[in-house]
Amino acid sequence: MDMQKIPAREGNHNLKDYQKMRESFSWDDMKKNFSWSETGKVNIAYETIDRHADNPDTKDKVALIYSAPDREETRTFDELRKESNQFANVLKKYGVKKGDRVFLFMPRSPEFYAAFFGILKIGAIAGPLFEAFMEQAVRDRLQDSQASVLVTTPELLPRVPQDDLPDLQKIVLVGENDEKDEKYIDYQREMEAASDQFDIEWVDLEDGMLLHYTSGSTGKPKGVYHVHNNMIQLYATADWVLDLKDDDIYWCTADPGWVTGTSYGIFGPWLKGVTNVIRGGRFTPESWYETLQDNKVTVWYTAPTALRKMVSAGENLPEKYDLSSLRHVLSVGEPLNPEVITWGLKALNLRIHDTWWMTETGAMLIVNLPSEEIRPGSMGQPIPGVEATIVDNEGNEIPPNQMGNLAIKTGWPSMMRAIWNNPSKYESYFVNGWYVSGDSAYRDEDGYFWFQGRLDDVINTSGERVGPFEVESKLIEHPAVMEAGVIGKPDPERGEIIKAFITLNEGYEESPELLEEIRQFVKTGLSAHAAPRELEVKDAIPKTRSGKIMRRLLKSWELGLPTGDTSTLEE
Ligand code: 6R9
Repeated sequence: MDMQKIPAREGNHNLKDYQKMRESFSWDDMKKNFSWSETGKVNIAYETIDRHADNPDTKDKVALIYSAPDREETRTFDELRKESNQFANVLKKYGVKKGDRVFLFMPRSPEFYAAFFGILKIGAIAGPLFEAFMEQAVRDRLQDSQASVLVTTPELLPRVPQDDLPDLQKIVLVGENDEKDEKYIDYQREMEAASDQFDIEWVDLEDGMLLHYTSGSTGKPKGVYHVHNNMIQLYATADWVLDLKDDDIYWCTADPGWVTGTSYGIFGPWLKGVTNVIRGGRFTPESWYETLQDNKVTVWYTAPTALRKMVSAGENLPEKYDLSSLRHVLSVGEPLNPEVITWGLKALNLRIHDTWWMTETGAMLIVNLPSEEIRPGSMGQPIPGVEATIVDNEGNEIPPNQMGNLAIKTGWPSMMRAIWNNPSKYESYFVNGWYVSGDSAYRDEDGYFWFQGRLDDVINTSGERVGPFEVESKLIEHPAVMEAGVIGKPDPERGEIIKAFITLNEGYEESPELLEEIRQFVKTGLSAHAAPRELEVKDAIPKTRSGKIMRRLLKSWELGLPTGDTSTLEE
């Protein structure tokens, strides 16, 4: 077999003729898949859950299979409808209205999904926060969004700031607690008292539904704002790319604190009405295989970092499990190494389909379809209805096989509609009618796109986006640290690891204990995944004359590369 090109396999794929579909496709054609095309009543929560609960054929179908080390439960579409109605009633009782921001800071659990859809049903905007965040990360996001309600657990409550959050009116606690203050709402008690009937707040397709905070190279994390209209593309990609069919058992490994965990951990599968496996707790290669086997998973959406761990765990491991149900595997978040694709062909006897998109894009844009040839190392081709290209710094298209900035013609349905409270940041994404991604890539003559790297300083560690500024800001809060510069350093398993360069304040001596203390300071103050794995003390941090940290220079030093243009370097 030609390893450069892996042919599509025979199969009953939802999208059979990609080329033909691309030529004749219009997004308007997708609208017939939604009840609002007939009723005029719009809410993504209705399309995702209630529509299947209203249908006698799917009402009692298992929507959610939840498994965590200490808990195994299921929910039917009808049960999810009722529980989310109850939660919407709880929010209503406490005065939550359309457009309000309600944040979730809790591990994956059946209660998370009830709360999530309750928020959408009342027309409010959901803000899921990654459960590993520490106080500073939680504070930044709640402050910026001016969230009025937070749903969390007693275990995570100590990481919720008690001050500086004037807008935060109520905290819903999911789990046993003895909080007496009227600021706290007990989830269990309120849910028991709440009706399971609720009149959904019908919204406009352009009304907000979701805020995902994500890191850029400068400034604090920014709130990427998505609207209900996103459902059009989420449905389309769940159909074409995830290739979901009625009796599929689907599993997405991503946490809903990240966009993959909402777009394709929640909306994609349930818009298509399939059974969705949600796995809580920590992962090991063994527990991944067990989850696939025990739930008879048919379609699996995961990340290179997970796949690379499975590769390292050895080729014999998958033989111990019955993975015969698995028919379709996809990957997102980082470059998918060709070696991993080769491993997949051997160990799973399946092709692994890379997909490219971003928090800002809301849904998949460049993908490998089951009905198309795969070129290992390439992210694939744009989905029907999407135009992608490579542009130079001025936003002009450049020819095939030349590296530049990956750009998408504006107007795809799932595009973010704003950066919360930051219109100028939003504007900065667009040049000449193109959304400019900040990823460097090239396109070959056949229209396959090949990822090369980030053009800014954003770090991608184990598939999670980390902004160096956020880590630097935390580092310099430590009394010993004067200045800090943070970079991503290539790592075979994690893609990149975080490396921090610091200078010390007077009176502090470098020691392994001090460095470990500083590391722990970031880990417990910000989040574990943002804590530098490597910390190096320097006499000075290189900066431009205007005071910007020259991370590129730090990286060149670290990797022993030529330092390029240093004309803006401060004396
Ligand atoms: C969905 C998601 C976005 C950034 C993106 C790029 C990287 C995503 C990729 C990929 C290579 C792929 N990325 N998919 N790099 N190949 N298939 O991951 O969103 O967390 O916002 O990250 O991730 O650099 O710009 P997000």
